[in-house]
Amino acid sequence: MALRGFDSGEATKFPTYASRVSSAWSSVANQPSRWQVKTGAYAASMGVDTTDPFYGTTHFHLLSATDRTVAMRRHFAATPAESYISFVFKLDALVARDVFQLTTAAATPVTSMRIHSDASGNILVYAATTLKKTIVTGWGANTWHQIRIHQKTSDNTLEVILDNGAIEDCSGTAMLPWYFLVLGNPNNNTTATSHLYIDAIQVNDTTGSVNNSWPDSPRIPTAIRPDGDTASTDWARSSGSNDSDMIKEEQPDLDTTYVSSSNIGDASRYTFGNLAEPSNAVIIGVCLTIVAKRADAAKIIPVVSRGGTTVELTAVDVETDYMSPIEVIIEQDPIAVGAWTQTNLNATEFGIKHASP
Ligand SMILES: [Ca+2]
Ligand SMILES: [Ca+2]
Ligand SMILES: [Ca+2]
Repeated sequence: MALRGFDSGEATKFPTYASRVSSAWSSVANQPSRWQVKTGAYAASMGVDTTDPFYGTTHFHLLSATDRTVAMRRHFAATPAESYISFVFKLDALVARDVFQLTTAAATPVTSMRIHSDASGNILVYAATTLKKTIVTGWGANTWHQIRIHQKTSDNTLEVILDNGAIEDCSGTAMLPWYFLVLGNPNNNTTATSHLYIDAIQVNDTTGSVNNSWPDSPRIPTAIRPDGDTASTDWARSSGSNDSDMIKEEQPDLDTTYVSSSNIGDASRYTFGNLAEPSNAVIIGVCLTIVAKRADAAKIIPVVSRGGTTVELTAVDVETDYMSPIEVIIEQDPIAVGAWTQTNLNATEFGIKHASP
């Protein structure tokens, strides 16, 4: 595995873009999401929004005002020793403010690196509290730009690429292992109101044979969802006449509609809608997102099936509530044993098998 994950809020569309007041990092009740939010002592807004995304249907939207904490954070996996990250962002106003940072996992997280936009739209790259470089951009408001970051803890590498520019070397200051990827302004570090939009986040590490260096120009399309049942239907639906109808909604409805199993070995597979990307699009990975909870010690085995071949992937843990969606990164097609093609992806059934712990 080299693709650690990608996110743009497409899978569950949670947390919803809304005002919240919480001075501590917290999840939003009944909104399963890997993202936590923080707003300090003021009403402010952040979350998954659908207005004018860079690509697909959703993006992250954070409204920040003078001296206000407005931020979102998530972790993708255990701390990578070396990582390459890409995202796109835009601001509706050129004001001095934080955009992005990587932090440690401590109770009071420490910043490893930070991207700050100044009032002229220039990009300031910090390693911890040290300003490493001010990159003059000429950027204006309301335009999408890509930022790519390369961080390596063992030799304190920090490199940044803006759009398709040169590699900006910001190395030499201690690079702390990061655990949280943070969007927005978690440290009251702005003096004016601005809307920040972030989309198409990709995180690579350097293991494996693919997706182990600079991301290219990632685009995360609208999530494709279950649209039909197959011959494999061991799991029981809570209501209705189709299993897939129970698990296809855009924002998970938790205990309202679902499929369930109390028997180890039960498997169900579903057909999915089709991707409709340009024919020259390269599929760097698929993320199977499952919002699930367990009543006992069960696990789930993700199942991939096409043309009479069914592959069972490594069993994954299930929590006792729905709040942390399971993300299964399927970097290559396990049936063709190689890169995904759009034709193969569109013909593939995905499913779940009830496994013992
Ligand atoms: Ca998007
Ligand atoms: Ca449901
Ligand atoms: Ca399909």
